[in-house]
Amino acid sequence: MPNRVRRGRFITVEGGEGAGKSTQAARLAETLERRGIATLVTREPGGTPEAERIRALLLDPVGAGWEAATEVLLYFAGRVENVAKTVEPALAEGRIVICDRFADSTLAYQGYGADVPLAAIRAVADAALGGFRPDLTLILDIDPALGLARTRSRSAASDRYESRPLDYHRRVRDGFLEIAADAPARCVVVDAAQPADRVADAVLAAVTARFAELAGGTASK
Ligand code: T5A
Repeated sequence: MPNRVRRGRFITVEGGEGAGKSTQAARLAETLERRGIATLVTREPGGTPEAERIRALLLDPVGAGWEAATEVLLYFAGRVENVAKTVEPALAEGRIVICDRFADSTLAYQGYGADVPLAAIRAVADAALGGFRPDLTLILDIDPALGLARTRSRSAASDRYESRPLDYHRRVRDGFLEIAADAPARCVVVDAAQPADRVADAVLAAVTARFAELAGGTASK
């Protein structure tokens, strides 16, 4: 593991399918950059060439696909790469790192959604990341039926998670809300059913409420 010198801030964006995570991660980065604040957007699964290979394994598996416990290990394998090679170096430079999904997605999808014991996922997280956590997590909350309708209007093809039953996505949503309730100092729940501009306002309000230095445009790098 690289050293844990952290000067920037690590913000994760979480939520179910079609909640608008990618849209809001990009918009937040643009707003902060306009204020002269150096940012970096990354995503999971992915974030490095190596982890993008793991993403392809996860999202386009052969045969019947992975056991949920195998998925946990693959997601954390990619996460170790993303944290070590992309996130931590950018934090050490003082950047605001915005990550589209992170460890809470594994708890929500593989834990609450697919019944891998939460304690087992937390043990893997501790072993893989050694206590590395986001400074702020924005949980974009949306009724799964609405989120899935958004992804379907974008593309007719569904990936292997999108095509799961609505009940699965409801468990994932409830999981994210429980994660937020368990960690109120780290997590902020944002109503993601609103128009994108309103969500962006709420996201920025949550970020500047947590990090006052980002409100006025003080350059972090
Ligand atoms: N996964 C991931 C796990 O199971 N465990 C894990 O540990 C991790 C890290 C990743 C999959 O991997 C699973 C979960 C996922 O299923 P992905 O391709 O990265 O797959 O897909 P998602 O992260 O789910 O991203 P999506 O593309 O589905 O949704 P986003 O990023 O939430 O939404 P976005 O911004 O792309 O927007 C979707 C559509 O909605 C519109 C956009 O224009 C776009 O068309 N939109 C809005 N429309 C109306 N109002 C708004 N407020 C809108 N915001 C966006």
